Amino acid sequence: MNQAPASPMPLDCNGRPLWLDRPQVMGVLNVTPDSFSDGGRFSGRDAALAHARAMAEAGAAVIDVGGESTRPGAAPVSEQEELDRVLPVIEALAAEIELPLSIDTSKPGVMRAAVAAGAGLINDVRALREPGALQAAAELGVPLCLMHMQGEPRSMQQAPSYGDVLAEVQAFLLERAAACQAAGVPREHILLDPGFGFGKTVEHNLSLLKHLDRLAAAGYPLLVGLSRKSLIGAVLGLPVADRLHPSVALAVIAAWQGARLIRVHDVAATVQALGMCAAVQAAD
Ligand code: 7PM
Repeated sequence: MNQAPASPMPLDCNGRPLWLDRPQVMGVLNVTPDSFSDGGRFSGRDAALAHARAMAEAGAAVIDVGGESTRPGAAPVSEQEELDRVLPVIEALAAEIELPLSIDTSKPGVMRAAVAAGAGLINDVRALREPGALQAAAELGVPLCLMHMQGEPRSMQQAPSYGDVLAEVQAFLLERAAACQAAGVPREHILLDPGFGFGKTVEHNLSLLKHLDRLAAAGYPLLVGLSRKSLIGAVLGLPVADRLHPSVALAVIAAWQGARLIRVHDVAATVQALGMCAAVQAAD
């Protein structure tokens, strides 16, 4: 399944087109307090905007704005805190750049406010399982990414366990996709994500990536996030700061296996690598 199936129309992300006819890059914009600490020369907001601008110039197709840390062991964040972090950034970016913006949240109130401020895609690591999230997302009418996670961020890496990891991830994602469609979400608005690192051992992650083509065969566009993740540390023994090259390799493998949107920190390098990947995929 290295050949991308036909995708004649872009996704409509709140009026902004997102083409998925070839593998594209989603740039990560974390607006948690630990990100963009630069000793106070810029405000967090200005630094976030500068970073988003740079990712857009480097060829990102969409910017994913997140105000909740889903890092393993992270503490929950209140709705007001999340709104205070993401809304000013989404408003400013929506006015300044043409790209679609994604909101990385599980909270229905944040989804509503973010889409009102210009966000055009909902990226929910809890796959709309929080109370009210499915209804809010269906009403908002924007495309959705449903991600698989075993457990909760606080505890998910303690003892991940599966019989058949691919079958279980796929069954979960297809159940959530069916629930969305039952709530009125059009099938074309649904993206699926196996959730690399979210309640998975290194072996689970490697097996999911090796067999990602089987998940792609379900027919929904796949989004994947592998950038700088701990499986690289486990396989190569590299700290987070030294994971660029293996992250690009994983992005290429995912794209070759059929993924359409690759969520990364290092946009320029990944865009170049995926450009070569797309050229090979498009060849006779
Ligand atoms: C620590 C560990 C900090 C992991 C941040 C993370 C995904 C996502 C994240 C993903 C989708 C990161 C992750 N990962 N959303 N949000 N898919 N859809 O590496 O894989 O950014 S947070």
